Amino acid sequence: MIIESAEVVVTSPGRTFVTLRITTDEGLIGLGDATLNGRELAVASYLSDHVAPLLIGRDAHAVEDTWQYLHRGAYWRRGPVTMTAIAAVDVALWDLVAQRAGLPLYQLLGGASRRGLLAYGHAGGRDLPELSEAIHRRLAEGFRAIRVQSGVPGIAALYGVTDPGTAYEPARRAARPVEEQWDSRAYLRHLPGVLEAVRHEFGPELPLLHDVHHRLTPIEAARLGRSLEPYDLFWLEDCTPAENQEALRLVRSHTVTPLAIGEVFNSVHDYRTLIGEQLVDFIRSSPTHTGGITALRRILDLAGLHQIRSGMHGPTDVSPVGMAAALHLGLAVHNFGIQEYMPHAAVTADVFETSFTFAAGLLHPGELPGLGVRLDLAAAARYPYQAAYLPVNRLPDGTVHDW
Ligand code: CS2
Ligand code: MG
Repeated sequence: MIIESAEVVVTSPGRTFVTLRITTDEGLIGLGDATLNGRELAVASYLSDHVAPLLIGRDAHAVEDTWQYLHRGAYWRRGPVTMTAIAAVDVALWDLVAQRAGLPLYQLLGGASRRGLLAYGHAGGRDLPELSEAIHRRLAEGFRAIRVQSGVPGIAALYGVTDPGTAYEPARRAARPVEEQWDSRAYLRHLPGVLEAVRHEFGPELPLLHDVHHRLTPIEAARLGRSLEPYDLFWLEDCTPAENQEALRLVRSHTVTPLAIGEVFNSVHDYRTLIGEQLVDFIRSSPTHTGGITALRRILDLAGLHQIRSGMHGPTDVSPVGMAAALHLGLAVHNFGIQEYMPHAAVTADVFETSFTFAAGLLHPGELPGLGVRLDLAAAARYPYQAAYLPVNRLPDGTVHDW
């Protein structure tokens, strides 16, 4: 099965997605997600200028060799742009190999280890009544685990909180990033009361998650983790800027609240201390930003040795192709934990036809050969690229802070 063409498709149905579309001599089409929120064109260029020409004439079955060729062969290793580009190739090749075999991809990854993947949905509100309403809405949609984000008095615009009824979408279409605010002291004072109220209203069973989005110092994160222990969180996510792996030693030694980290990681090396010293409980990487299925599988196998489970990133900026890859891998690995699921805008379905399902709180990748996703090129052309940026964060005195 020889690769005849590799084309990069940039389209913005609701938001921007970058997709690698590989065609073989037998006419099969494999898809890989290359979407890096707010930096989409950098990956598109890396792929079309530097990677696509190397793929022509290669055997599409050579998944591992192609991964090593692109990773080691580039000399310059790691980094979100490079690893997202390699991920797109890797996922597209897995898609082709599985289509050629006539099997849904998860069957090639070891087969199903469970009936479906427990998914968590997002609920955010500016205050408690709004938050409670948002949680009720997610439960009515079928979610059986909820991520809870709340407004904080004194902070006007904050991660995870939007106007009632509107879907949360962090990237905004504007010439420059919008600016949000942050105040750690106000947040640390307010959040435990929110989780207490939610736990009280929704009872002990419902898995609740919360995302700090990289904003605290280690000692602040340790204090937060400890103060949330009575409310039995499923996980506390990205409590500190995650690139400092050693910071988690301090957090871990002070709290038994489970920790999840890694949506901005792109390599197994970002996890070595965290996994080796058992400093986290869940791996947030998605195939899209971590070098694909081949690379994430290695990370999850290493994590499994330490009873650390998957908790793959699944925001709207992971495309339907990237979501399908996550679902096939998640269904197959033994140490699956939970899958984030933020459904895409309805208009995205004009371009991407998917076969994954969501029922009774569980996602399933479906039974079509390969990933089970189709890209309609004519429809993609009707949604030309639109630039969007993630927000920038500032402290009350104007200092730029982690967003
Ligand atoms: C987030 C994302 O899903 C999450 O947990 O942290 O919303 C994140 O902000 C975006 O993926 C950034 O592109
Ligand atoms: Mg997050």
